[in-house]
Amino acid sequence: GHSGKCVWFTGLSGAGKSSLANALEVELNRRGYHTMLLDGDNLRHGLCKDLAMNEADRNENIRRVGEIAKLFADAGIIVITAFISPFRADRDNARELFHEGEFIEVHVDTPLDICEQRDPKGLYEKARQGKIKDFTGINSPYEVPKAAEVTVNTAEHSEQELVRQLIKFI
Ligand code: GGZ
Repeated sequence: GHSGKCVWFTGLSGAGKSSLANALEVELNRRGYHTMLLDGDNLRHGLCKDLAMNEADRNENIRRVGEIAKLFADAGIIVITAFISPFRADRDNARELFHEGEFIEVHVDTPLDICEQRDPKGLYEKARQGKIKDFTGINSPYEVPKAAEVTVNTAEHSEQELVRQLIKFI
């Protein structure tokens, strides 16, 4: 049968990955595509609940996400993943599981100061107070993608515009 794809969102906490991933999924479903959205909400509470936020555990989290994405894609499903996935090597390892053109890396390039202003869960404030260790952008690195298929700017474009931009790649 036809093979699926993986649309891999990466970006800081609060960048808008989940919101955009959800909007993309709705539009793909409207067009008749079967999709699977993987995010922290459905993985970190179950399959990955043994993992914390230090570097080694994030490596393992992203490794599992990549492998699951591959399984769904092999079943012909468009997989959408929304994880910070801060390490370039982890993202590249996930990409390696897919055929050329079937892995679309989307950098949700919202600047740290905007993510921190939004702070939808109050996590940046806690991180600044030293209450969360290894917080991405504060005391844990985010490695900016060098060759993402798409870079989206949530500060300058509406969600509908961004969804339209993404659909062209899928
Ligand atoms: C970053 C953290 C942390 C730390 C908890 N650093 O924006 P959110 O809240 O809803 O999503 C973030 C999520 C990060 O999990 P991921 O699985 O996406 O990370 S990774 O790809 O690096 O494995 C954030 C919240 O959990 N969160 N602690 N220390 N974000």
